[in-house]
Amino acid sequence: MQYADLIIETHGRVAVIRLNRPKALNALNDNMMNELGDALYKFDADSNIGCIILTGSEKAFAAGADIAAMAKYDYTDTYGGNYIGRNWEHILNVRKPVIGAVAGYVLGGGCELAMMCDFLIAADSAKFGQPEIKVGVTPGAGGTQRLPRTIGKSKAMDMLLTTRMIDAAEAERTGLVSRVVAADKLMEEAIAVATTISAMPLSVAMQIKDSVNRAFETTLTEGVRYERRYFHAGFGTPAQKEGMSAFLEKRAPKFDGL
Ligand code: CO8
Repeated sequence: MQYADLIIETHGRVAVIRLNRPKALNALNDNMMNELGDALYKFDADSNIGCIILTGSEKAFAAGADIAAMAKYDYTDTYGGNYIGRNWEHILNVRKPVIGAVAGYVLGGGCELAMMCDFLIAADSAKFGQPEIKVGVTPGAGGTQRLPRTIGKSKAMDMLLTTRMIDAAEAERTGLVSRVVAADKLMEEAIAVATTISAMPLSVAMQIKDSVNRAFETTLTEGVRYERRYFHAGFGTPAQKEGMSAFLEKRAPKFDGL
């Protein structure tokens, strides 16, 4: 896959998508978001891939949506013309696990994109913020919705209203990221974690992702009912037979992408 604003690699069953507009600190523009959707859908459909990593550079995962591109827009362009819109949410349609591996600036639309990943591994250099108010707009891709659900209302309001950035340690304390590692170990750690996930049965990983995401959209009772359907449906599948046989035979399970 060749893209203008992305670099693509694979490591065994792990795909790495790297945002690549270094001169603009990976500011997210229309072309990059279209390319990102294309790459995500291709890896989602590729049976050789079990987990996807989305990353940026050492200096910036992404410093937000591209202000130079947006500055000239009016309402007709954004809503009517469909810029800065639906192509931001392709990542939500991906069924395989997506890990965000973030370093440096994770700001505005960059923080919103990061929050659409399944979980985040952060370099100790990472700084998270929602500074949209300073460029005269409200967040548009979940900053006012996913951030308070993740880190709580008080800290989210503080970040959204003052533009205060939080560092990786504070992000880990609040649950925004799952692990913090030294900046020079970020990709090594992310690929190791993604390799662990891609050795698990893919069908079950996809069910877990779907069920966890369901938890944010429904009541507890309905969510547990949803989970239970997947649990029951898992019996009789090759993954369940292999996983439980391996346990009883005291050997490591071998799922091979089941
Ligand atoms: N857009 C465009 N270009 C950018 C952006 C950006 N968001 N951020 C940085 N750049 C560019 C700079 O213009 C500069 O370019 P040049 O060298 O040509 O002048 C280059 O990147 C390097 O930036 P700086 O010189 O500013 O680097 P510093 O290290 O001094 O500062 C900062 C780094 C603090 C990250 C600073 O660049 C900054 O404040 N950037 C803007 C951050 C921001 O406001 N982000 C939010 C943007 S709004 C948004 O994201 C809305 C999302 C809505 C999504 C809705 C979807 C439906």
